Amino acid sequence: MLTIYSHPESGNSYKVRLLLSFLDLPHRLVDVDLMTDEQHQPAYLAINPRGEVPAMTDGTLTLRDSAAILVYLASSHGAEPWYPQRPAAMAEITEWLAFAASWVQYGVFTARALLSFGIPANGLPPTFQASLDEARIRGRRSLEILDAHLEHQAWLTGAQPTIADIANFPYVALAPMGDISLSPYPAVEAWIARFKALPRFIPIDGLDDPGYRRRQIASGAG
Ligand SMILES: N[C@@H](CCC(=O)N[C@@H](CS)C(=O)NCC(=O)O)C(=O)O
Repeated sequence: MLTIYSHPESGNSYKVRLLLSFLDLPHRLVDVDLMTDEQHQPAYLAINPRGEVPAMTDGTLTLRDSAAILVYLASSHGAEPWYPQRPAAMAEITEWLAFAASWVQYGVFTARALLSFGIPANGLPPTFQASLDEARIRGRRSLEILDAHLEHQAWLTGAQPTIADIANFPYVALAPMGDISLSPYPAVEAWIARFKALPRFIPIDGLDDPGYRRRQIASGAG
């Protein structure tokens, strides 16, 4: 049985849950509680020594990265339109998977993690304000890059949405949770609206109410 290890507020897990929904794939979802550090307990480290979600097992195969899981699921379940198996298309998609894992992860992802979850993410030193400033600069720069790219095309690699769009959507759409406004980036906002209108789209907390976590933290419930 295809098993996905995930956390409901993890955008990287959400990428996988989005593709599973778009493909309507049966699977077992196992919640790993990031809030109680379950990702660093021996039982989960045996599945993913990196101590991160998402991870996936399918028979004897284990994958520990959202991009790898997107590639595997899309290739083994129909490929078109999510992962067209043509060299140029696959390379362009890889370019945007790398963008999601670098510019987006260390920009808008990190600003959200620091501001809405109060955690220094992915091994950053606990120099909170300096980390937040750096993440915001990188976040805004990546939104400028995306905005210029999306000004003349509907989706990141052309006329159809692919796993490139799935990999970039969550943290870009959740940027306001890190206090990064999307309003200076109209092409990005239009892309987000198109993405949300896709058949079988599923939401994540914070898309429509970016302040929900900060209110929980302020009330002592976070
Ligand atoms: N490159 C990984 C990054 C995964 C990642 O950053 N996961 C976060 C949640 S979104 C996590 O599990 N963090 C737990 C921790 O750092 O302790 C991927 O794309 O799957």
